Amino acid sequence: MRAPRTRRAWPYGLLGLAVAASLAVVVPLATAPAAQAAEPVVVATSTFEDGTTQGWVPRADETVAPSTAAAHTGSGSLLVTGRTRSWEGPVLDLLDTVELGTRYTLSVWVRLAAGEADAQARLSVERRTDGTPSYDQVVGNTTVTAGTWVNLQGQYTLAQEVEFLTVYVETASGTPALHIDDFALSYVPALPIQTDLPSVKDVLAGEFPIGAAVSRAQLIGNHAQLLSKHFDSVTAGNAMKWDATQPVEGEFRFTDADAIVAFAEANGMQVRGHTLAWHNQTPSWVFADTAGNPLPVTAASKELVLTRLETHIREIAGRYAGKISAWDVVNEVIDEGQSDGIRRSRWYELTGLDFIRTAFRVAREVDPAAKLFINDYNTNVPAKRDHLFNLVSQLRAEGVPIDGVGHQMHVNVDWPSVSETEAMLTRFIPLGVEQQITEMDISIYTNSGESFPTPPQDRLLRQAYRYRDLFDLYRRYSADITSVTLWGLADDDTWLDSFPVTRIDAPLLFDRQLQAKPAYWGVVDPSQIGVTPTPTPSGSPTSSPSPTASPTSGPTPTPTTTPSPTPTVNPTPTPTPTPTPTPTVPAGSCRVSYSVAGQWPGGFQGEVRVTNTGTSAINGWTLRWTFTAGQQLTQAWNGTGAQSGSQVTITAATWNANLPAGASVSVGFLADWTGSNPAPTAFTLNGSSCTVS
Ligand code: 9MR
Repeated sequence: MRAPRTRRAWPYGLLGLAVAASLAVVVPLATAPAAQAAEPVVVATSTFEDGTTQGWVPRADETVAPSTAAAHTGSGSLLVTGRTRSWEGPVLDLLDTVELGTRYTLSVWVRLAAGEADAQARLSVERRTDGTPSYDQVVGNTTVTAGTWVNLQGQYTLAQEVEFLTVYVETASGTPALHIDDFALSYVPALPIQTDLPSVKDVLAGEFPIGAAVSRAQLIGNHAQLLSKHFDSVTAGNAMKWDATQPVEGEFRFTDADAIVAFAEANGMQVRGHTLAWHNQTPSWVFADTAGNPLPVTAASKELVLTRLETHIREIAGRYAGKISAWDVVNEVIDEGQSDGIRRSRWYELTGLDFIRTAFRVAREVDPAAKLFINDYNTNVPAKRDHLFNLVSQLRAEGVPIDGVGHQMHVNVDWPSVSETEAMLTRFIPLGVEQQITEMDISIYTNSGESFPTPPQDRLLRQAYRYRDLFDLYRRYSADITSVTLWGLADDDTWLDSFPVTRIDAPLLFDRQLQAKPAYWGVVDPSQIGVTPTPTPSGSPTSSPSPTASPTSGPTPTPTTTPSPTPTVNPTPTPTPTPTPTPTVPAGSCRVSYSVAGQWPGGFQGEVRVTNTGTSAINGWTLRWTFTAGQQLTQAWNGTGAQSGSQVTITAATWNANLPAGASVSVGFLADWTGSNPAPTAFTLNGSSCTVS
């Protein structure tokens, strides 16, 4: 489906390329991960400056109305009152606006009406196909308050034809009145894929199949072309997991998984099945009684969950029998923090190791052609590796049909060393099992305090050498390694953009516009690293890592060892600009936009974007503002942060000290807050006032 985009008369029009740049200034899209190599095209905005609701309507019987009681920019917003259920909220029809397969950024600012207690808001999409509704979360629960505007921003790709498509703001619970403002829907136009490059799968032919984890949305358009050109194996990133295939007991959904298997068959690709038993993305009903209460640890509970496991595996592995090259039968069952090395998941608590035995037995029975794998992350970490070795040895000795060990290989530009990775592979050779690299990606970050607005060129080069060295290793062990899969197709869709913190990562072989990166050359022809131009823009030559850990962390996986130095990379030195003494900034020649990227009880992450609106370069800058409600800066990146009393000072890093006329720089920070968290209203750059947008 290519839905027409020109029918609806938006109050602010359907905006094409010509006006995209100016609107992107009003709505700070530069914070969106998508904005790396090209200007975003803004498809729709709602600023509520004209005293209308600009197409927004209630979801049910609540009231939406224009308001001037609060505004994120200008003087108007949209106020929603009279909500009686948490899912009620302002809704906008996107059916004629959104195209299949395009990755959009959706951004909206939310603030609770005066006097409302803090709540959790989220941004969601409702779509319907053949009358069946589905609800997709674009931005998960985010704390919103009456004191400040909070930005909900996320990505969304429509992957199947629909007859109904809307976006809406709701709350997790409660029914507070709320304002929204400055909604924007945008996308970065995809470039045609490069067809004159060697295919990765051809370069690796004879060594092992090369795969990518994908969603259904990546089976469309340029993504599909990139996938079929370079890869001869595919893994469903989420579509075969329990929450996707049996969200409710006895209700199986295979639409997305079927589409991935059909694409693979049509393109002569293998399919890795992922995954049959895992502690994540497993619905709570699996471990609950019919009333929804958690099952007690009893023999009856054990029998019940093993029956549920068997039923699940018979359905899904049976459905695709003969079409799957390998199943990740169980995922992430090792916890090296336990003396016996076994993760205390609900599976384990209720069944001991029997869930593993049952899963392998049933999978073998229903799909005898599939190789059966036990899959885990951080298998290079000696303690974890050895626990995995012991478990596989024990179970194989019992006759459990484990054919192979999957090493996820979620690694970074510094960690782990090639020698540690080699020790990971050699450890399992005596067992006579197959080994596969199942989820590889190489984060450009080495700790959770770092954040770059665009991937720095030196990191991309370090990453390319890491890909070179690790693929060299894999090739040396190609007799033992039967498949290598990357956890994603291109940098426009990677789980690492939101793990362990929200930031722009670039862990794969192709960039956000699907063009080959130095990392691609690291795999295909290392002599071309840094030689063959790629469209990836130059980034900053150095980073300013923050010393402390980030406020949030996800479930999996985190390196558990201290990252080692980088003996295997050949970083190409990049010249570091020399800062000059801080110059005077003419009054009015800077503009600042301040946003809260995320907020949680007691803390928040902010971003300040500074634009040099003057006619000459600013070479060296210091940005200052005042926190008016007792907020306290705790760390900053892309600049050095300090706070004295209520005044915050951010001094440029070496690499972003030079701000040419018209250029912008973004600084990120973490801060504490209590009570309320109002945005600062005044900023100075080298002592001169900036306009605030
Ligand atoms: O890529 C997956 C991401 O979209 C999901 O949000 C996440 C949630 O559990 O799972 C990701 O995939 C994981 C994989 O299934 C198992 N190993 C770790 C992967 C990254 O978290």
